[in-house]
Amino acid sequence: MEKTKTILVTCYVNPDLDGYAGTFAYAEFLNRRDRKAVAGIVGEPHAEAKYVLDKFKINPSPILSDSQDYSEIILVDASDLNGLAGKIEPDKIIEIIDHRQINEADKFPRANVQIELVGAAATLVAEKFMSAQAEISQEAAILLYSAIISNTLNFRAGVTTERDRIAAAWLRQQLEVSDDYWKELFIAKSDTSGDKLFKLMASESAVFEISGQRLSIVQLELIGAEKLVGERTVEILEILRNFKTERQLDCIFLTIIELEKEKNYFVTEDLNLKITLEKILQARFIGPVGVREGMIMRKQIIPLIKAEWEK
Ligand SMILES: [Mn+2]
Repeated sequence: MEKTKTILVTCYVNPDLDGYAGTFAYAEFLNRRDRKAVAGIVGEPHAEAKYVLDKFKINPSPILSDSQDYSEIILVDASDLNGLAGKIEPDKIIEIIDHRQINEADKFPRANVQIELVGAAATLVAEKFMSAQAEISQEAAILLYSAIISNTLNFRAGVTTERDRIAAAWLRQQLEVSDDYWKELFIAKSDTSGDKLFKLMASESAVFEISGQRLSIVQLELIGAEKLVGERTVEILEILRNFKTERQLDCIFLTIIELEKEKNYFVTEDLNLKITLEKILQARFIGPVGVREGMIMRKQIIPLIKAEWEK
């Protein structure tokens, strides 16, 4: 069968809210510009994306098992091969819209690449509508708006740019959302009850090689961090210990960004890590739990650890 002429707009497998929103809205944008496009998702969207879809009764993008029915693909919020998990063919990618500094854009020979270091890929997509003065659906607008809030921790994260604020303000003009919407969104992703804690920790972990050490950092963003670490430290340590063995790590810690009280909590039983976090972040540890005032993201912590360990 001949492949369709429709362009597939997708991102990495198992997209987060930013990736989901960006693909959804950019497909809509292209259709408004008379280019036939469809958003499609490979894998399972993160819980936060599902929350927004449910809350606003948005018709979800179709789930695909791979990209074989398409001959042209656009990636939003994705620019490395790893994330495509062999299910999306790099040779078919004609365009990339992303916002990460560390990327593999050069591995996509046909792609027209736009990578700009704003807080969310959703901002870059919103800007397309803004500069073309194109109409945007309520569904696309709320998805993009939610993604910008989420990615910038409601404009309080270090990655936030003026462009994110402007795009979010433009989107919000066309929406009826309450001033507390950001909090609602953050509460929704704060559900760590039962085995949800393990699942979240598993999906939010990343591994880094620093100074010959395999270090994993698990990052959660939620409201209610103090209660969580207070009540479930033993369980958290056990999960970390299992990750360490399974993934052949040298060390591991959990960092929780407490979104309401604007603090970070750290959990680790690794003495060297505790010393490092006390030194570079002025965290204060009591036993395996550390606290620090202000919110800091994993992508900001990594370079500090690197500088400290490579000294
Ligand atoms: Mn993103």
